[in-house]
Amino acid sequence: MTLQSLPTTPFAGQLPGTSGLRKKVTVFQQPRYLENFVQALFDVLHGEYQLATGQTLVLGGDGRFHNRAAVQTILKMAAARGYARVLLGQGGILSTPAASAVIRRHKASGGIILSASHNPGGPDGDFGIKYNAANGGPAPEKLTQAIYERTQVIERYQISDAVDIGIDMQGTQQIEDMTVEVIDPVADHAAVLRSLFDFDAIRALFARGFRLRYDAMWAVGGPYAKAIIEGELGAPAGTVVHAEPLEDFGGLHPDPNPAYADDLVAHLMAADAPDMGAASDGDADRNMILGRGFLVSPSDSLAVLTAHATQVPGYARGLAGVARSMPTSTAVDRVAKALDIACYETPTGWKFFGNLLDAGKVTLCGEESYGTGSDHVREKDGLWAVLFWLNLVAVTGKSVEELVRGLWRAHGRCVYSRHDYDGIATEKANALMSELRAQLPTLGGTAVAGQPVAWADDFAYTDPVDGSVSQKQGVRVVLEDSSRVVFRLSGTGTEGATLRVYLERHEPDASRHDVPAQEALAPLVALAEAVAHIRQHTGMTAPTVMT
Ligand code: VG1
Ligand code: CO
Repeated sequence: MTLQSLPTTPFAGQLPGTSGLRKKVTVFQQPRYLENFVQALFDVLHGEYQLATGQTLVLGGDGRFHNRAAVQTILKMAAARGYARVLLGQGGILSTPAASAVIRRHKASGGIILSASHNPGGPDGDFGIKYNAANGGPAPEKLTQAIYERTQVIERYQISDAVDIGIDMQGTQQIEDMTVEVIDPVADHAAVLRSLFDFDAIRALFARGFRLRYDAMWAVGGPYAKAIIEGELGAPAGTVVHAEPLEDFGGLHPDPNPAYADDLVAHLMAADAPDMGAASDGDADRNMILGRGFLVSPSDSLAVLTAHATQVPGYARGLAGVARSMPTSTAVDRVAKALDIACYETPTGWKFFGNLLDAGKVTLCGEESYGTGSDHVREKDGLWAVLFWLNLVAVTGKSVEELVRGLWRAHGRCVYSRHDYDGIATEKANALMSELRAQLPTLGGTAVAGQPVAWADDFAYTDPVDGSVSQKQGVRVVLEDSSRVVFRLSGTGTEGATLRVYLERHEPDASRHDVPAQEALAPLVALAEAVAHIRQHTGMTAPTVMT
């Protein structure tokens, strides 16, 4: 075994997006592509971030195609970089929330997570890599920007020429002077979850015959859900379906929303539907919750968890505050106001919650994109959300639907939908956004599609903890009645651009709470078209996906 220093040249475009660097597998398979990014990360950590050698690194991924090859490369580079120890999930597997839990519980200096999350996998699918810091959370923008800059000037990388190690058996091995500990991917995360929820109450719920269908979407959530929901909580075998993590997610799109988890939705709409449905995404940080014949909007989910948090042991002391991403509905704001706790509005992406959680300003946070979590880790956590709902159902005796309807009764319903336009040519998407931005100074006070606009802006965020500023985080058009339409471009795709249009309207009138969301939001859809000219720019007459 010897350490080698090898020449390389930069690749264009190694800029992490909303959640890490995501590209086609074929891009990552190019010689030196992964190596350059990892070396740039190590250079920045040990350079301007002054990370000493001899540290512990956590490593694992969602098990998608190329995961195993990437693990071997990163291990050999970590050995060359002078890490003392790597904690590697068995089989190269760690869900995103589990990686966060491992980093925190073992006081690692950080972790590398291999995932493209909800993006499809397989040889023609996507791959991704991201770095989480010692707090267990995604690298902040300052760090990802520094890594990107380093990738643009990189000239050499360091790697051990050791042979590949076995990653499928727990135990300890050596690469150069570095120890690789292959660990149980579930144990740390399970310990954290056990400390938060009333497992006895949930066990009793299942013992009474409560039926859950948890769809792991052939992704990494399966082993975690099986171990905890079936193993520890006594749900019958077969409660967790599509539980085996497949390298290509069975050719499906591991994104838990009504469009891609249509099989689960069909089960919950059927005559013999179970009491509750749930699903998680590729890396198991997202969650979708359904009641019998009833879909829960992610924004409502965050609001319900906030409203009832003190009924769950881990949050019995009350919440310091809550946070939501800007496009997420204001349902949680209304609950926070009633509870007299602070509610923060951040840009899209979990990395913006990190400082608020670390500073103890918030306890729960969430996004409209089926992401919810708390200060127990520094990532959103799919299984955590499912256990939270189970705990609430168990102790309140209310169904999922009754809990959501209770929210609507108390605070009105924030009718909500997101319309995605996928695969737009990048120039066209940029032109649409520039035209929108050009209108911002004059939109307020006018009427668009017959609706009075109160104000419009491009969301900018100043982090209340470190003062860092993030500009251009989404165009907001807000009406006199506080309804709003938000426009932004996705930062997680790998093909062209995706336009996301977020629509929200508050409905206080309980007699109108059952109007279907798309119908109630039709005037806002007309406004979005009138102001952004989506058809003209994209040639598309309807969204690709509505959630
Ligand atoms: C999307 C979601 C965002 C989420 C991000 C990562 O980003 O909108 O809310 O944090 O995915 O989720 P974007 O830039 O495509 O809108 V995950 O589960 O892919 O790590
Ligand atoms: Co995810």
